[in-house]
Amino acid sequence: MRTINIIILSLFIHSFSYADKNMKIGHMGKPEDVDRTIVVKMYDNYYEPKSFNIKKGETIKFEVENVGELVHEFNIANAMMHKKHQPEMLKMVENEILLADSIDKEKMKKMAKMDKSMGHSHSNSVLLVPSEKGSIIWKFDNAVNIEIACNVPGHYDVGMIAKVTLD
Ligand SMILES: [Cu+2]
Repeated sequence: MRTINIIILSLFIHSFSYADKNMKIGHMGKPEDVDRTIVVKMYDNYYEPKSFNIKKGETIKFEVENVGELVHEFNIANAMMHKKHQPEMLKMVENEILLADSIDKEKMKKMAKMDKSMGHSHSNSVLLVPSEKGSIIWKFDNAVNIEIACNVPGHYDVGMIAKVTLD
């Protein structure tokens, strides 16, 4: 029993220290601070451009368009956060909120009242159906190990990830 407690405790400490490091992804930016606009196209299952070169502290407006035939996400985070986000997306699929090529927004609203994670409103991501456009303004202060990725079930695994170089 004692060993189990120690294991559980160390798992806790582990995930807490991860959480700390992992939140360094920057912050939502203000329209008046935008340094550059980058146009991004989402295909099945990749981004164009495939990688981004960003200066530390820069505020970028990403204008994202889904030109694919499936629902895609443009999510600014890091590998650990994507891993945490993926079960939420899976839950959206299981509840038939997130379909292959559409989103049931009415159902999403209803579910969000019961379970916040089903609302899918994060300032660091946009979830778009085919032909839909969206944008994010992101300030890359204190950002390290950023990955822009799609957490629609299966897409991350087949490599729908864009590398971000910060210098
Ligand atoms: Cu995708």
